[in-house]
Amino acid sequence: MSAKSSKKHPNIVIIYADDLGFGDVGCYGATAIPTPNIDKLGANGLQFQQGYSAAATCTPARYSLLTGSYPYRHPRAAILSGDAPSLFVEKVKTLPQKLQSVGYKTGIVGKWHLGLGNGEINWNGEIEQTPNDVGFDSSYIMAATNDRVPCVYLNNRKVENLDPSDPIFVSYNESERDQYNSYPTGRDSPELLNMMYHHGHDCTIVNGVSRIGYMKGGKAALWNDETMCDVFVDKAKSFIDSAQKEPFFLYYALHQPHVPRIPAPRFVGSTELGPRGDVIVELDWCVGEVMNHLEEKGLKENTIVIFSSDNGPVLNDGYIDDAAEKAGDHSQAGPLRGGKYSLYEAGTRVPFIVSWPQEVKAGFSEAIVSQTDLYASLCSLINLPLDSDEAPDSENIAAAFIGKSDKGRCELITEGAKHKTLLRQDEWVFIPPYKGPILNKNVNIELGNSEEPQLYHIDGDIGQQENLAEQEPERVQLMQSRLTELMASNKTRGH
Ligand code: NG6
Ligand code: CA
Repeated sequence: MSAKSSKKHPNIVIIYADDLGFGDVGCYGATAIPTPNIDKLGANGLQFQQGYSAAATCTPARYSLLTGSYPYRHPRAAILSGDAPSLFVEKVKTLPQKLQSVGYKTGIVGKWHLGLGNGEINWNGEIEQTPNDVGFDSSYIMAATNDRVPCVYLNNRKVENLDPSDPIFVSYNESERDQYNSYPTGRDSPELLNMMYHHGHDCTIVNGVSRIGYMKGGKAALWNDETMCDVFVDKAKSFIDSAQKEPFFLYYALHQPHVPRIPAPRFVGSTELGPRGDVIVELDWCVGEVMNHLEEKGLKENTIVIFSSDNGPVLNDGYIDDAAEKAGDHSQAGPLRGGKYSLYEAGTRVPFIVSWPQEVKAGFSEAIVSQTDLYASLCSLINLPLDSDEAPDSENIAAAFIGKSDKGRCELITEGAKHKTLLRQDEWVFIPPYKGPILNKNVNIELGNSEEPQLYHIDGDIGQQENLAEQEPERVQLMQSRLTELMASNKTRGH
């Protein structure tokens, strides 16, 4: 076979933002935040108008992206602490494992937040149950979020730059607080803070910012928030360099615009929106760096790049950083209702771009697609059949992802916080009655909880203003039973 006829599998790069809203980037309508690199990706790729993450918070969305399972299948797939056990202790097959099996080189750079270890984490030695154990050949990550301890990078199984004479201890246990707060806390020493917390986030101070959880030690290993974008970009590029001979899969999980929003100094003031706008400009720069790198290496044509976000947007997520005060006319959720944590559309409908210059024509798509479907669809694009015990909820909608069809899913389950599920069926959205506050006052987001069922005709009412449940009792009934039926089955793929 000549080199020409042996078609190499495409490289796959997932660039995954953290808390980026449907309206936060230029090609999805933002005017107050310049995002030229994402706009270029959008202009050269396929921009989905109805692309969803699996959940309105991070951990479940990421779990679903990597496993093709609905997150409600895993009881612990909810926002995790920085020392939580790996979600993969319960054996679940992952997309990177699958790609490894056909020769892909796989790497993760950035935010993990899917747990580590088996219950105990050996921060000072070899960490078990890391991304390396679930299909990644190489990994350079933060354990959880940028607002949670430990504030260190993990290079494969080890804390980067750890001085063995200054071991790290991490705890989320209030009763162990005295033992663990060798660093001051925001609660006790607010005068040491560069950015004041608003709710939560009052434990150990690292770099003048108090975080969630307690840590001590590991001083030489602490990350610098201001250089995080550069550190991760460099690691993403070096992964590409090391992997480019094989087909590769890079999961580049950005930390922006999650709190605390601390851009590199060169991005400060690049918008009028304060740190939240500025870190989105920084995020856009990161996307540009990786895209330019692929181009320089001659890899762009045969690389599938998927750009999306793990959940919808939030302004004040626990620090006083003027995000709400300086938002002005910017609508982080675009025309959608709700935001992060919410059962409404803005919780999970996110920017979703697929670029593959060799195969995908630029344009827009109205197909309903979910990150949950990437597992089956990417496998299908490389002719890799699924086993019956994997990716139970991942639909093969490859044709929609590459723009060969307008038809994505007919039915999709997503969830707000805490496995509160809802059903989308064609142009209808049904939210069952749920107990809980209507508004999360701290973050000022409508959560979608209501004693009454909610039914929205999303095609004509994208802002979910008119609850049609009373007018359409039969549809409500049917959608409720269908949701119950789907959730009772151990596999919804092909259902
Ligand atoms: C919440 C945090 C929030 C954020 C979120 C996780 C408080 C009061 N709020 O519990 O700031 O960290 O968890 O975000 O602690 S996510 O995008 O990783 O899901
Ligand atoms: Ca998130």
